[in-house]
Amino acid sequence: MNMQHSQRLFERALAVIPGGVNSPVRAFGAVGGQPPFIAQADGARLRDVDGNDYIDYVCSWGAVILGHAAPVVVQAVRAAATRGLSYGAPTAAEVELAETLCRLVPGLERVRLVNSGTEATMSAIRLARAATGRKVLVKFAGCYHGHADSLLVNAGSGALTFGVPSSPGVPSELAALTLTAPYNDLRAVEVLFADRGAEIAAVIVEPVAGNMGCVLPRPGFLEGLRQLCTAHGAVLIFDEVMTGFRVALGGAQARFGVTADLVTLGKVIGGGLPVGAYGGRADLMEQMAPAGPVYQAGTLSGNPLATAAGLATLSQVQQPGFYEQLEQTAATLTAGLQAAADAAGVPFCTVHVGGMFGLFLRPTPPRDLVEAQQADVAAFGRLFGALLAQGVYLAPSAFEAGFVTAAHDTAVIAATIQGARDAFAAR
Ligand code: KE4
Repeated sequence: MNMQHSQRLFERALAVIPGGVNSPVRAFGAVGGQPPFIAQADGARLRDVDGNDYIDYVCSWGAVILGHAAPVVVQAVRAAATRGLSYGAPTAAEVELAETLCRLVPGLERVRLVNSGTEATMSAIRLARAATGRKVLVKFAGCYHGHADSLLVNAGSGALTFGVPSSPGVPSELAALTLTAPYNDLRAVEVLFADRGAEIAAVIVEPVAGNMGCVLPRPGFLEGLRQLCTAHGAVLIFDEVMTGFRVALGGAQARFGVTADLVTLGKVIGGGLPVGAYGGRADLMEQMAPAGPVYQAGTLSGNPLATAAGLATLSQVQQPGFYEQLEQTAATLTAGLQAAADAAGVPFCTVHVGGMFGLFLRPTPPRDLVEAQQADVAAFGRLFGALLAQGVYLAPSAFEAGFVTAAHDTAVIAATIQGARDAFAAR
């Protein structure tokens, strides 16, 4: 595979950008080799600067759900751009996007648009601390909620991938206010509440964990967190930056029937442009400036291009059968990958929910970070490289989820499965 232009670009990038990338996991540090630099994308496929084509299962880390360069989204962004790129003043599109989110996301009585998932979770935590007058936050080992200081404690995703789940630069005084428990371990959370319940402002959880691979909530886990937070006056925050509009139209709240006090969103709601959001109970959200005293702001929050892309995307996902088809695509893909691994005698398992999935080089799906880390990470790196050579582009880390879009049709899935058969055979 000719990669000379990517290699040259990576050399240039390394001279001016730390690690040559603007987000660590993109650097392929966990899987070896150098990243292809992408020139364009269409539907389910990426094309790099050397003309190599790949079937994409990163999909901008879940932000792309219709397929790359979906005409309805491109046209909406183009039209918005001709009217100016950003005003820093209220627009109708922000109201329409907020109304759409409040209509489709359970429990969303008020919502604030921001520019990233990190901003969303950072703001939700500030609000929870202000509303309760408490300081302590509970999160789960292996869950990733963006790179705000309080959340870079036992974090997943790239932090886990590169072995810095608790980042330098986060003051120990602040990190001490973040307690962690194993994902799916309700008993551990009960103990934290028994010991420090009067101090706990919020519990933040990925209702499907997508940053240590893809780990499903065990029956009763989310319901138990709901009960504990209600009993102790703590704010339950569902971080649905990844699961929102990915696992169901109403996200994980709708899929699992548990309503949080605050929900964070991102990725899909921006259709590939920078949008995050946080929202939930009106009595909480009305404490945010300028309605209330808790401050949060953003120059480009709700900007016309991002809201245009988000509205165009959400108009399509509401089509009848959209999520049924997406789930069927993920099911067909993961079943085919499992069959390819079984045929090669490779210890391997898959998980899928809605339009996201996980792959693990271990025989059974993990229930928490410890079990996820028992997967054969080196074998994943080899499989990643073999699949890339077959033109299949997975997330370059054993601790990430994969994503499908409406553009991943039967031919794309069949080609992927064939590539996997060849990759497993070539290992
Ligand atoms: P951003 O700040 O990256 O928009 O969102 C942070 C975030 C918050 N919550 C969840 C559940 C998330 O998955 C994320 C970001 N996801 C990663 C992928 N695992 C982004 C990819 C990257 O960091 O490059």
